[in-house]
Amino acid sequence: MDTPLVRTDWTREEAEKIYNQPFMDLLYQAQTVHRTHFDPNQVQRSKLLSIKTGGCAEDCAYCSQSARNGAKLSASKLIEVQRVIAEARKAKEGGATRYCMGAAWRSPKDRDMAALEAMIQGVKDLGMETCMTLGMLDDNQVFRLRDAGLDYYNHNIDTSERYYSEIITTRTFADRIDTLNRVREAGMKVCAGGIVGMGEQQMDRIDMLVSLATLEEHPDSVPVNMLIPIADTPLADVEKLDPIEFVRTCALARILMPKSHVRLSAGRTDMSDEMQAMCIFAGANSIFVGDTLLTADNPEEDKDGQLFAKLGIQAMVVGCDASK
Ligand code: SAM
Ligand code: DTB
Ligand code: SF4
Repeated sequence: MDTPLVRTDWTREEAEKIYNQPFMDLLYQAQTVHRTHFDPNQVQRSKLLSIKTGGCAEDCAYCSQSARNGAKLSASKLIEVQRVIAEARKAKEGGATRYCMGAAWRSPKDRDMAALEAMIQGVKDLGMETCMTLGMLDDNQVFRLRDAGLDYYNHNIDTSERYYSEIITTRTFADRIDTLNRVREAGMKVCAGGIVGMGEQQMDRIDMLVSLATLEEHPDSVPVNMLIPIADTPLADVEKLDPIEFVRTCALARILMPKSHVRLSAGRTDMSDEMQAMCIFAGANSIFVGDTLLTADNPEEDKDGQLFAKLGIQAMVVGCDASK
């Protein structure tokens, strides 16, 4: 029997073998899989906006926005709907096709739902794809966001199940999977990935990707974030991950989830052009654009423009209505 192109029965042993093969063989395999499903010279662009910053009740060890971390970020309220729409318009003019709105919440409050719905509708009216990342959702919240027209929900599993409690104690890995299942069952597209470079073992990076690749359906988007070390958080001084390990992680994501958009997400400011080119060769085909992520820096548009021009990379236009 032929091996199916998209599998959800990957084992850790198979993934480990793929990850640890000679680097050139790994890149060749990843690029071959990539070319089966995507134009290798196209990269999708998303733009992030923090719609509610800081003061978060969760204790994620990497995050500038946790009220429990020592990081001195002041908490803000949910921002005005009109401001979100104005920022989204600018992002569209800058070439982004998806607008991702993030809130520093454990979960949204019901009193915020009407404003969130208005943001989704306003951004969709610009002809952009919409994404939100708001923490854990109950069924009613999932249905309300879906009915407002939300295209994607981002909810990262962040690391392996084994390492999870070293990074976050205020919720469990299983809580994350519950929300991901709710979002998928409601018919929204799933964006789920994680962070590497948090002091985890190689096995944790592999297990994290196997967990994503053995969900009932693969996430449509898989963000691979390199930890941005934030001063005064527990991970501020963690040892830097070898860049080759990061490229191997992108390649494994591409091979295990061949049709998903693998996003080279946080941490690009500290990556050389060569490293980013290698990640793209390994199958990463999406980035965040704009000089800020949620609270941290991202390369400026000029810098990304120059890199893409040098590499001959074009913007991927998916699901975005340029006529609006
Ligand atoms: N509060 C919501 C949640 O946790 O799902 C949404 C916002 S949260 C900031 C979104 C994601 O950003 C996290 O799941 C994590 O993967 C990523 N992230 C946060 N801080 C980061 C950092 N310092 N470096 C890399 N990625 C980070
Ligand atoms: C994702 O995986 N990475 C984005 C987005 N999804 C929400 C967030 C990165 C945040 C980086 C740290 C900051 O800006 O505070
Ligand atoms: Fe809160 Fe999300 Fe940051 Fe965790 S990652 S502290 S849930 S904003």
